[in-house]
Amino acid sequence: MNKLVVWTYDWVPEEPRGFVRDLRLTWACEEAGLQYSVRTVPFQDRGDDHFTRQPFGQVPFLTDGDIEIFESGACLLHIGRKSEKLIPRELIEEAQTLQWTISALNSIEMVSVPWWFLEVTGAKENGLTEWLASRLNHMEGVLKEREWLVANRFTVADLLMADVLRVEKIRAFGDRPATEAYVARVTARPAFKRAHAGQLAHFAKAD
Ligand SMILES: N[C@@H](CCC(=O)N[C@@H](CS)C(=O)NCC(=O)O)C(=O)O
Repeated sequence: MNKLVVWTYDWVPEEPRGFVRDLRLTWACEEAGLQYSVRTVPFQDRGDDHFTRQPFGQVPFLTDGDIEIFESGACLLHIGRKSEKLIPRELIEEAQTLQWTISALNSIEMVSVPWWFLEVTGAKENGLTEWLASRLNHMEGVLKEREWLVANRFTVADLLMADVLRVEKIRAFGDRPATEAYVARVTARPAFKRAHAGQLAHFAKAD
């Protein structure tokens, strides 16, 4: 039996397929060549058992033997510790990987998700537009200067940053060629393609 279990919903509507955050975890396992299995909790009726393991009734969460972890970022750092392919062992590079991983969540996704939500719910005015543009413009400046965020090679920080930036509305918001090339480069990786196809197949099977 695989020790690493990535938990996701048994089914979701069409729209989020390919973007449900369990993909971050399966992608990391694919990159690192770690064995994992995917198990599910109900999307419709979220039970006590689910809230015990993810206090907000969301996915993903991860189990690794007796260890149970929620928050995709925390799960990624846990998986990342198992493979140098995801988190470099050299101290400065390791620190920079953690820094950019948190930055993807706390400087970009922290703005991009509420902005996206206002867009898709048809808010008359999206008061977060300037804030998001500023964050994305700064990222564009960073990505103009380098191919990868850390250590001149792919790390878990790229996995997370690209996953945050690949959301279609965000890709379509403004013209940022270095960011677009970065997202294309990271999502062209075979491990992403396997994880993405795996998620689509998982939810299609439940229809
Ligand atoms: N901060 C959480 C966010 C998790 C999250 O937004 N999960 C979505 C799926 S990608 C979800 O479960 N949505 C259903 C809901 O919020 O009820 C993480 O990164 O794990």
